[in-house]
Amino acid sequence: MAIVSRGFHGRKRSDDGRLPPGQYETHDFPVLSAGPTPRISRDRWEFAITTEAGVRHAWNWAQLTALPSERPTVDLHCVTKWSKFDTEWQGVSLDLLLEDVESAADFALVHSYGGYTTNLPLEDLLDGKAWIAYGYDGEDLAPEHGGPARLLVPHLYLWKSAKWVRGIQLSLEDELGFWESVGYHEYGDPWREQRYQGD
Ligand SMILES: Nc1nc2c(c(=O)[nH]1)N[C@H]1C(S)=C(S)[C@@H](COP(=O)(O)O)O[C@H]1N2
Ligand SMILES: [Mo]
Repeated sequence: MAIVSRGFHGRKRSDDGRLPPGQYETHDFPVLSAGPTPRISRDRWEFAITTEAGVRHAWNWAQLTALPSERPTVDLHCVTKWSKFDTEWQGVSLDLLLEDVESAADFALVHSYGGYTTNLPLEDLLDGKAWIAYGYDGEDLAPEHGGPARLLVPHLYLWKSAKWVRGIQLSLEDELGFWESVGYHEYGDPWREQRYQGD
């Protein structure tokens, strides 16, 4: 019988299997933006979900922040290979925002102030997997990280977590977003290393 203590004999991994393939852990919070940081004042901010039938469900800042919020602690994985563990957010679950939205859509195209877009299956926004986040690390979400509010969908590569989120268009057909249309993977699962089209 072999007596093996993992700590003594085993692999020296500090991540406990939390690091997807090809990623390294960082303690910084890098800023990655495809353009300038849009500045949206909270009194003109609005977030809207629009169904495939054109029905619009909108929340202004006061309405969004009056909703019950959650405080998820999640690991982030960027396609540029950094991962950051145990990030602490505050935001409203997409389950709650989609509760009264009648739709037969399978897909979502997320739109940001500034024009960025990203696409994902609607089901990836449901079941406690996604938030409209406005707090980070106990503070208001900083503008460079997407404040006033961003989508947070941490089980996919971070380019899906649209900063400065403005709305979500629900649709029966998949439409590619900004990075997806220039060769990034349409789904982007870090555990399957879906970085680029065909991965
Ligand atoms: N609106 C918008 N959202 C965006 C981006 C962007 O350029 N514009 N970049 C994406 C990419 S590629 C990454 S890796 C993350 C980076 O988030 P961070 O700057 O908070 O680290 O935001 C994503 N969301
Ligand atoms: Mo990214």
